[in-house]
Amino acid sequence: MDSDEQLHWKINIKKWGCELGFVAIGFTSAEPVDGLDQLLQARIDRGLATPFEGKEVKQRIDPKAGWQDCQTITALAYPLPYTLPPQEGEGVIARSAVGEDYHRVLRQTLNRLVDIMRTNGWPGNLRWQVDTGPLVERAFAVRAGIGWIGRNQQLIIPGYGSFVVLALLLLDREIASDRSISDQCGVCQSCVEVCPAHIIGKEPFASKDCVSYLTQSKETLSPEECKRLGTGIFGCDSCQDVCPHNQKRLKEEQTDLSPFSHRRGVDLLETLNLSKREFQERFQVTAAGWRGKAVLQRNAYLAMQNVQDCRLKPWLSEHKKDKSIPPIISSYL
Ligand code: B12
Repeated sequence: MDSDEQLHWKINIKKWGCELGFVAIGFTSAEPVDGLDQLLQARIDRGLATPFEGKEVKQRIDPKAGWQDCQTITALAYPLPYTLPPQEGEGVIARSAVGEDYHRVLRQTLNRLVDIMRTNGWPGNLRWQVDTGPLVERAFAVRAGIGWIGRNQQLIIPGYGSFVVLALLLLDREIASDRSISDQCGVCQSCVEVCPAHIIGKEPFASKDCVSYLTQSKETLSPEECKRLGTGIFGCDSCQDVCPHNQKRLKEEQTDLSPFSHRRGVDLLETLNLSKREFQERFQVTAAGWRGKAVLQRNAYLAMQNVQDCRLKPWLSEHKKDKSIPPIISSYL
Protein backbone atom coordinates (compact mmCIF):
# COMPACT_ATOMS: atom_id res chain seq x y z
CA MET A 1 0.00 0.00 0.00
CA ASP A 2 1.31 3.49 -0.75
CA SER A 3 1.46 6.05 2.05
CA ASP A 4 -1.91 7.61 1.15
CA GLU A 5 -3.62 4.23 1.35
CA GLN A 6 -1.85 3.49 4.63
CA LEU A 7 -3.10 6.77 6.05
CA HIS A 8 -6.62 6.06 4.77
CA TRP A 9 -6.69 2.70 6.57
CA LYS A 10 -5.07 4.06 9.71
CA ILE A 11 -7.63 6.86 10.04
CA ASN A 12 -10.57 4.60 9.27
CA ILE A 13 -9.57 1.67 11.49
CA LYS A 14 -9.21 4.17 14.34
CA LYS A 15 -12.59 5.74 13.52
CA TRP A 16 -14.43 2.39 13.25
CA GLY A 17 -12.69 1.07 16.35
CA CYS A 18 -13.75 4.15 18.34
CA GLU A 19 -17.33 3.75 17.13
CA LEU A 20 -17.23 0.16 18.38
CA GLY A 21 -16.13 1.33 21.84
CA PHE A 22 -12.33 1.00 21.85
CA VAL A 23 -10.75 3.87 23.81
CA ALA A 24 -7.30 3.74 22.22
CA ILE A 25 -5.92 2.30 19.00
CA GLY A 26 -2.36 2.43 17.68
CA PHE A 27 -0.15 0.81 15.07
CA THR A 28 3.30 -0.69 15.17
CA SER A 29 5.37 -2.82 12.81
CA ALA A 30 5.51 -6.62 13.10
CA GLU A 31 9.19 -6.47 14.04
CA PRO A 32 10.06 -8.49 17.16
CA VAL A 33 10.30 -6.57 20.44
CA ASP A 34 14.04 -6.24 20.85
CA GLY A 35 15.34 -7.22 24.27
CA LEU A 36 12.08 -8.74 25.49
CA ASP A 37 13.35 -12.25 24.69
CA GLN A 38 16.00 -11.93 27.41
CA LEU A 39 13.45 -10.78 29.96
CA LEU A 40 11.06 -13.63 29.12
CA GLN A 41 13.84 -16.26 29.15
CA ALA A 42 15.11 -14.97 32.50
CA ARG A 43 11.56 -15.23 33.91
CA ILE A 44 11.36 -18.84 32.75
CA ASP A 45 14.84 -19.74 34.02
CA ARG A 46 14.19 -18.18 37.43
CA GLY A 47 10.76 -19.81 37.78
CA LEU A 48 8.95 -16.46 37.67
CA ALA A 49 6.81 -17.14 34.60
CA THR A 50 3.24 -18.15 35.37
CA PRO A 51 1.71 -21.32 33.87
CA PHE A 52 -0.68 -18.97 32.00
CA GLU A 53 2.10 -17.85 29.62
CA GLY A 54 3.56 -19.66 26.62
CA LYS A 55 7.13 -20.93 26.99
CA GLU A 56 8.14 -20.35 23.34
CA VAL A 57 9.92 -17.04 23.67
CA LYS A 58 10.17 -16.38 19.91
CA GLN A 59 6.40 -16.86 19.47
CA ARG A 60 5.83 -14.33 22.25
CA ILE A 61 7.92 -11.48 20.85
CA ASP A 62 7.87 -12.04 17.09
CA PRO A 63 4.51 -11.83 15.26
CA LYS A 64 6.06 -13.39 12.16
CA ALA A 65 6.91 -16.54 14.12
CA GLY A 66 3.19 -17.29 14.27
CA TRP A 67 2.21 -15.70 10.94
CA GLN A 68 4.94 -15.15 8.41
CA ASP A 69 2.96 -12.60 6.39
CA CYS A 70 2.28 -10.29 9.31
CA GLN A 71 3.39 -6.71 8.65
CA THR A 72 1.56 -4.58 11.19
CA ILE A 73 0.20 -4.95 14.71
CA THR A 74 -2.79 -2.88 15.72
CA ALA A 75 -3.09 -2.52 19.49
CA LEU A 76 -6.58 -1.83 20.80
CA ALA A 77 -7.78 -1.03 24.32
CA TYR A 78 -11.36 -1.71 25.38
CA PRO A 79 -12.82 -0.20 28.56
CA LEU A 80 -13.96 -2.37 31.44
CA PRO A 81 -17.59 -1.79 32.42
CA TYR A 82 -18.52 0.26 35.48
CA THR A 83 -19.18 -1.87 38.54
CA LEU A 84 -20.77 -1.55 41.96
CA PRO A 85 -18.38 -1.72 44.94
CA PRO A 86 -18.30 -4.69 47.32
CA GLN A 87 -19.97 -4.30 50.73
CA GLU A 88 -18.22 -4.86 54.04
CA GLY A 89 -17.52 -8.59 54.57
CA GLU A 90 -18.12 -9.56 50.94
CA GLY A 91 -15.63 -11.30 48.69
CA VAL A 92 -14.17 -9.21 45.86
CA ILE A 93 -14.02 -9.88 42.14
CA ALA A 94 -11.70 -7.73 40.02
CA ARG A 95 -13.24 -5.39 37.43
CA SER A 96 -11.88 -7.47 34.55
CA ALA A 97 -13.85 -10.50 35.79
CA VAL A 98 -17.38 -9.19 36.36
CA GLY A 99 -20.07 -8.99 33.72
CA GLU A 100 -19.78 -10.76 30.41
CA ASP A 101 -16.37 -12.36 29.84
CA TYR A 102 -14.20 -9.78 28.09
CA HIS A 103 -12.73 -12.46 25.81
CA ARG A 104 -16.20 -13.01 24.39
CA VAL A 105 -17.07 -9.30 24.23
CA LEU A 106 -13.85 -8.55 22.37
CA ARG A 107 -14.23 -11.53 20.07
CA GLN A 108 -17.59 -10.16 18.94
CA THR A 109 -16.34 -6.57 18.72
CA LEU A 110 -13.23 -7.52 16.75
CA ASN A 111 -15.32 -9.63 14.38
CA ARG A 112 -17.47 -6.56 13.76
CA LEU A 113 -14.40 -4.42 13.12
CA VAL A 114 -13.05 -7.02 10.70
CA ASP A 115 -16.43 -7.13 8.90
CA ILE A 116 -16.44 -3.34 8.54
CA MET A 117 -12.88 -3.41 7.18
CA ARG A 118 -13.74 -6.13 4.67
CA THR A 119 -16.96 -4.38 3.58
CA ASN A 120 -14.88 -1.27 2.95
CA GLY A 121 -12.41 -3.18 0.77
CA TRP A 122 -9.56 -4.13 3.12
CA PRO A 123 -7.15 -5.70 0.62
CA GLY A 124 -5.40 -8.19 2.88
CA ASN A 125 -5.77 -10.83 5.57
CA LEU A 126 -5.98 -10.35 9.30
CA ARG A 127 -5.83 -12.26 12.57
CA TRP A 128 -6.29 -11.21 16.16
CA GLN A 129 -5.60 -12.26 19.72
CA VAL A 130 -7.11 -11.35 23.07
CA ASP A 131 -5.18 -12.42 26.16
CA THR A 132 -4.75 -16.10 25.36
CA GLY A 133 -2.66 -15.65 22.20
CA PRO A 134 1.13 -15.99 22.39
CA LEU A 135 2.20 -12.36 21.86
CA VAL A 136 3.01 -10.19 24.89
CA GLU A 137 0.20 -7.70 24.42
CA ARG A 138 1.47 -4.86 26.61
CA ALA A 139 4.80 -4.76 24.81
CA PHE A 140 3.13 -4.22 21.42
CA ALA A 141 0.57 -1.83 22.89
CA VAL A 142 3.31 0.36 24.30
CA ARG A 143 5.23 0.31 21.04
CA ALA A 144 2.02 1.23 19.20
CA GLY A 145 1.86 4.34 21.37
CA ILE A 146 -1.50 3.80 23.07
CA GLY A 147 -0.10 4.11 26.55
CA TRP A 148 2.89 3.69 28.81
CA ILE A 149 3.77 0.89 31.21
CA GLY A 150 3.06 2.12 34.69
CA ARG A 151 5.07 1.32 37.77
CA ASN A 152 2.22 -1.10 38.57
CA GLN A 153 3.01 -2.98 35.29
CA GLN A 154 -0.29 -1.85 33.72
CA LEU A 155 -0.64 -0.24 30.35
CA ILE A 156 -1.95 3.23 31.23
CA ILE A 157 -3.75 5.26 28.59
CA PRO A 158 -3.25 9.00 28.88
CA GLY A 159 -6.49 10.69 29.94
CA TYR A 160 -8.22 7.33 30.45
CA GLY A 161 -6.18 5.14 32.81
CA SER A 162 -5.58 1.41 32.96
CA PHE A 163 -9.01 -0.17 33.48
CA VAL A 164 -8.95 -1.60 29.98
CA VAL A 165 -8.36 -4.93 28.35
CA LEU A 166 -6.15 -5.28 25.31
CA ALA A 167 -6.42 -6.89 21.91
CA LEU A 168 -3.96 -7.17 19.03
CA LEU A 169 -5.17 -7.12 15.43
CA LEU A 170 -2.50 -8.50 13.09
CA LEU A 171 -2.45 -7.27 9.49
CA ASP A 172 -0.54 -8.51 6.45
CA ARG A 173 -0.25 -4.97 5.04
CA GLU A 174 2.06 -2.23 6.15
CA ILE A 175 0.60 0.73 8.03
CA ALA A 176 3.00 3.37 9.34
CA SER A 177 3.74 3.05 13.05
CA ASP A 178 2.49 5.47 15.68
CA ARG A 179 4.93 7.04 18.10
CA SER A 180 5.45 5.67 21.60
CA ILE A 181 4.61 8.01 24.44
CA SER A 182 6.67 8.68 27.51
CA ASP A 183 6.20 7.34 31.02
CA GLN A 184 4.02 9.65 33.11
CA CYS A 185 4.28 7.92 36.49
CA GLY A 186 6.94 10.35 37.71
CA VAL A 187 7.85 9.76 41.33
CA CYS A 188 4.40 8.48 42.34
CA GLN A 189 4.62 5.52 44.74
CA SER A 190 0.89 4.92 45.37
CA CYS A 191 0.82 1.43 43.83
CA VAL A 192 4.11 0.48 45.50
CA GLU A 193 2.68 1.39 48.90
CA VAL A 194 -0.66 -0.39 48.51
CA CYS A 195 0.35 -3.67 46.84
CA PRO A 196 -0.60 -6.45 49.29
CA ALA A 197 2.28 -8.57 47.97
CA HIS A 198 4.89 -5.76 48.15
CA ILE A 199 6.15 -6.68 44.71
CA ILE A 200 5.65 -3.41 42.84
CA GLY A 201 8.70 -1.28 42.26
CA LYS A 202 11.02 -4.30 42.54
CA GLU A 203 12.76 -5.99 39.64
CA PRO A 204 12.01 -8.53 38.34
CA PHE A 205 8.23 -8.44 38.84
CA ALA A 206 7.38 -11.51 40.96
CA SER A 207 4.19 -12.47 39.09
CA LYS A 208 3.58 -15.58 41.15
CA ASP A 209 3.39 -13.53 44.35
CA CYS A 210 0.75 -11.19 42.88
CA VAL A 211 -2.63 -11.59 44.61
CA SER A 212 -4.24 -11.83 41.20
CA TYR A 213 -2.12 -14.90 40.49
CA LEU A 214 -2.81 -16.48 43.88
CA THR A 215 -6.58 -16.19 43.36
CA GLN A 216 -6.17 -18.18 40.13
CA SER A 217 -3.54 -20.65 41.29
CA LYS A 218 -4.58 -24.20 42.13
CA GLU A 219 -1.40 -24.85 44.08
CA THR A 220 -1.65 -25.10 47.88
CA LEU A 221 -1.08 -21.62 49.27
CA SER A 222 1.22 -21.00 52.23
CA PRO A 223 -0.33 -19.54 55.42
CA GLU A 224 1.10 -16.13 54.53
CA GLU A 225 -0.33 -16.32 50.99
CA CYS A 226 -3.74 -17.29 52.42
CA LYS A 227 -3.71 -14.11 54.52
CA ARG A 228 -2.50 -12.04 51.57
CA LEU A 229 -5.63 -12.97 49.64
CA GLY A 230 -7.70 -10.93 52.08
CA THR A 231 -11.21 -11.01 50.64
CA GLY A 232 -10.02 -11.57 47.05
CA ILE A 233 -12.10 -14.12 45.16
CA PHE A 234 -10.76 -13.50 41.68
CA GLY A 235 -8.08 -11.06 40.52
CA CYS A 236 -6.81 -7.98 42.31
CA ASP A 237 -7.22 -4.28 41.48
CA SER A 238 -5.30 -2.77 44.41
CA CYS A 239 -2.50 -1.29 42.32
CA GLN A 240 -4.99 0.23 39.87
CA ASP A 241 -7.49 1.52 42.44
CA VAL A 242 -4.93 3.94 43.86
CA CYS A 243 -3.42 5.03 40.54
CA PRO A 244 -3.92 8.78 40.00
CA HIS A 245 -4.58 8.13 36.32
CA ASN A 246 -7.65 6.03 37.23
CA GLN A 247 -9.28 8.49 39.63
CA LYS A 248 -11.39 10.29 37.02
CA ARG A 249 -12.84 6.98 35.85
CA LEU A 250 -13.34 5.72 39.40
CA LYS A 251 -15.28 8.89 40.30
CA GLU A 252 -17.50 8.41 37.26
CA GLU A 253 -18.01 4.79 38.29
CA GLN A 254 -19.07 5.85 41.81
CA THR A 255 -21.71 8.22 40.51
CA ASP A 256 -22.93 5.88 37.77
CA LEU A 257 -26.48 4.90 38.56
CA SER A 258 -26.98 2.41 35.75
CA PRO A 259 -29.20 -0.43 36.92
CA PHE A 260 -27.13 -2.75 34.73
CA SER A 261 -23.85 -2.24 36.60
CA HIS A 262 -22.38 -5.49 37.84
CA ARG A 263 -21.55 -6.05 41.46
CA ARG A 264 -17.95 -6.78 42.41
CA GLY A 265 -18.97 -8.08 45.80
CA VAL A 266 -20.05 -11.67 46.38
CA ASP A 267 -21.47 -13.26 49.49
CA LEU A 268 -18.74 -15.46 50.93
CA LEU A 269 -20.93 -18.27 52.23
CA GLU A 270 -22.88 -18.41 48.97
CA THR A 271 -19.62 -18.66 47.05
CA LEU A 272 -18.29 -21.34 49.38
CA ASN A 273 -21.49 -23.35 48.88
CA LEU A 274 -21.66 -22.85 45.09
CA SER A 275 -23.46 -25.65 43.31
CA LYS A 276 -22.43 -26.65 39.80
CA ARG A 277 -25.52 -24.98 38.41
CA GLU A 278 -25.00 -21.73 40.34
CA PHE A 279 -21.40 -21.65 39.17
CA GLN A 280 -22.49 -22.02 35.56
CA GLU A 281 -25.10 -19.30 35.87
CA ARG A 282 -23.10 -16.77 37.85
CA PHE A 283 -19.46 -17.27 37.01
CA GLN A 284 -18.96 -19.30 33.85
CA VAL A 285 -20.16 -16.41 31.70
CA THR A 286 -17.54 -14.11 33.28
CA ALA A 287 -13.74 -14.04 33.03
CA ALA A 288 -13.70 -15.47 36.58
CA GLY A 289 -15.03 -18.79 35.32
CA TRP A 290 -12.07 -20.23 33.46
CA ARG A 291 -10.30 -21.74 36.50
CA GLY A 292 -13.44 -23.56 37.60
CA LYS A 293 -15.65 -23.61 40.67
CA ALA A 294 -13.30 -25.17 43.22
CA VAL A 295 -10.74 -22.36 43.17
CA LEU A 296 -13.47 -19.77 43.84
CA GLN A 297 -14.77 -21.88 46.73
CA ARG A 298 -11.27 -22.16 48.18
CA ASN A 299 -10.84 -18.38 47.96
CA ALA A 300 -14.21 -17.85 49.65
CA TYR A 301 -13.19 -20.24 52.44
CA LEU A 302 -9.88 -18.39 52.97
CA ALA A 303 -11.62 -15.01 52.85
CA MET A 304 -14.06 -16.20 55.54
CA GLN A 305 -11.08 -17.17 57.68
CA ASN A 306 -9.45 -13.80 57.02
CA VAL A 307 -12.50 -11.76 58.02
CA GLN A 308 -13.43 -14.21 60.79
CA ASP A 309 -16.86 -14.72 59.30
CA CYS A 310 -18.98 -16.28 62.07
CA ARG A 311 -20.75 -18.53 59.54
CA LEU A 312 -17.55 -20.51 58.94
CA LYS A 313 -17.53 -22.52 62.18
CA PRO A 314 -21.01 -24.03 61.72
CA TRP A 315 -20.21 -24.68 58.05
CA LEU A 316 -17.08 -26.58 59.07
CA SER A 317 -18.78 -28.74 61.71
CA GLU A 318 -21.62 -29.62 59.35
CA HIS A 319 -19.33 -30.50 56.44
CA LYS A 320 -16.84 -32.36 58.62
CA LYS A 321 -19.70 -34.44 59.99
CA ASP A 322 -20.91 -35.56 56.59
CA LYS A 323 -17.37 -35.61 55.10
CA SER A 324 -18.31 -33.18 52.33
CA ILE A 325 -15.44 -30.71 52.51
CA PRO A 326 -14.25 -30.01 48.95
CA PRO A 327 -10.74 -31.52 48.43
CA ILE A 328 -9.24 -28.12 47.47
CA ILE A 329 -10.17 -26.85 50.94
CA SER A 330 -9.07 -29.83 53.03
CA SER A 331 -5.40 -28.80 53.02
CA TYR A 332 -6.35 -25.56 54.82
CA LEU A 333 -8.24 -27.10 57.76
C1 B12 B 1 0.20 -14.07 32.53
C2 B12 B 1 -0.66 -12.84 32.72
C3 B12 B 1 -0.92 -12.44 34.02
C4 B12 B 1 -0.15 -13.00 35.22
C5 B12 B 1 1.25 -12.35 35.26
C6 B12 B 1 1.21 -10.82 35.10
C7 B12 B 1 2.53 -10.15 34.78
N1 B12 B 1 2.73 -8.94 35.29
O1 B12 B 1 3.37 -10.69 34.07
C8 B12 B 1 -1.09 -12.61 36.39
C9 B12 B 1 -2.05 -13.76 36.69
C10 B12 B 1 -0.39 -12.23 37.70
C11 B12 B 1 -1.87 -11.47 35.78
C12 B12 B 1 -2.52 -10.53 36.50
C13 B12 B 1 -3.21 -9.46 35.95
N2 B12 B 1 -3.51 -9.28 34.67
CO1 B12 B 1 -2.77 -10.35 33.22
N3 B12 B 1 -2.04 -11.20 31.72
C14 B12 B 1 -1.19 -12.15 31.61
C15 B12 B 1 -0.90 -12.42 30.12
C16 B12 B 1 -1.68 -13.66 29.67
C17 B12 B 1 0.60 -12.58 29.80
C18 B12 B 1 1.46 -11.55 30.52
C19 B12 B 1 2.94 -11.76 30.30
O2 B12 B 1 3.36 -12.15 29.25
N4 B12 B 1 3.75 -11.47 31.33
C20 B12 B 1 5.17 -11.46 31.17
C21 B12 B 1 5.69 -10.02 31.26
C22 B12 B 1 7.15 -9.94 30.85
O3 B12 B 1 4.95 -9.25 30.34
P1 B12 B 1 3.87 -8.12 30.72
O4 B12 B 1 3.80 -7.79 32.16
O5 B12 B 1 2.59 -8.49 30.06
O6 B12 B 1 4.48 -6.92 29.95
C23 B12 B 1 5.72 -6.34 30.35
C24 B12 B 1 6.68 -6.25 29.21
O7 B12 B 1 5.94 -6.14 28.03
C25 B12 B 1 7.40 -4.95 29.52
N5 B12 B 1 7.83 -4.28 28.30
C26 B12 B 1 7.09 -3.50 27.49
N6 B12 B 1 7.83 -3.15 26.42
C27 B12 B 1 9.05 -3.69 26.60
C28 B12 B 1 10.19 -3.64 25.83
C29 B12 B 1 11.32 -4.34 26.24
C30 B12 B 1 12.53 -4.30 25.41
C31 B12 B 1 11.33 -5.05 27.48
C32 B12 B 1 12.55 -5.76 27.95
C33 B12 B 1 10.15 -5.10 28.26
C34 B12 B 1 9.05 -4.42 27.79
O8 B12 B 1 6.45 -4.12 30.18
C35 B12 B 1 5.41 -4.88 30.72
C36 B12 B 1 5.31 -4.65 32.21
O9 B12 B 1 6.54 -4.97 32.82
C37 B12 B 1 -1.44 -11.10 29.45
C38 B12 B 1 -2.03 -11.25 28.04
C39 B12 B 1 -0.94 -11.34 26.99
N7 B12 B 1 -1.06 -12.31 26.10
O10 B12 B 1 -0.01 -10.55 26.97
C40 B12 B 1 -2.51 -10.62 30.47
C41 B12 B 1 -2.65 -9.12 30.70
C42 B12 B 1 -1.28 -8.50 30.83
N8 B12 B 1 -3.32 -9.06 32.00
C43 B12 B 1 -4.17 -8.10 32.12
C44 B12 B 1 -4.89 -7.80 33.30
C45 B12 B 1 -6.11 -6.91 33.16
C46 B12 B 1 -4.45 -8.30 34.53
C47 B12 B 1 -4.93 -7.87 35.92
C48 B12 B 1 -5.18 -6.37 36.08
C49 B12 B 1 -6.21 -8.68 36.26
C50 B12 B 1 -6.69 -8.44 37.68
N9 B12 B 1 -7.45 -7.39 37.93
O11 B12 B 1 -6.38 -9.21 38.55
C51 B12 B 1 -3.75 -8.35 36.81
C52 B12 B 1 -2.67 -7.29 36.97
C53 B12 B 1 -1.41 -7.78 37.64
C54 B12 B 1 -0.17 -6.94 37.32
N10 B12 B 1 0.12 -5.94 38.17
O12 B12 B 1 0.49 -7.16 36.32
C55 B12 B 1 -4.27 -7.28 30.84
C56 B12 B 1 -3.49 -5.95 31.01
C57 B12 B 1 -4.29 -4.68 30.80
C58 B12 B 1 -3.44 -3.46 31.05
N11 B12 B 1 -4.11 -2.30 31.15
O13 B12 B 1 -2.23 -3.50 31.14
C59 B12 B 1 -3.63 -8.30 29.79
C60 B12 B 1 -2.91 -7.61 28.63
C61 B12 B 1 -4.81 -9.16 29.27
C62 B12 B 1 -5.68 -8.42 28.26
N12 B12 B 1 -5.81 -8.91 27.05
O14 B12 B 1 -6.22 -7.38 28.53
N13 B12 B 1 -1.80 -11.49 34.41
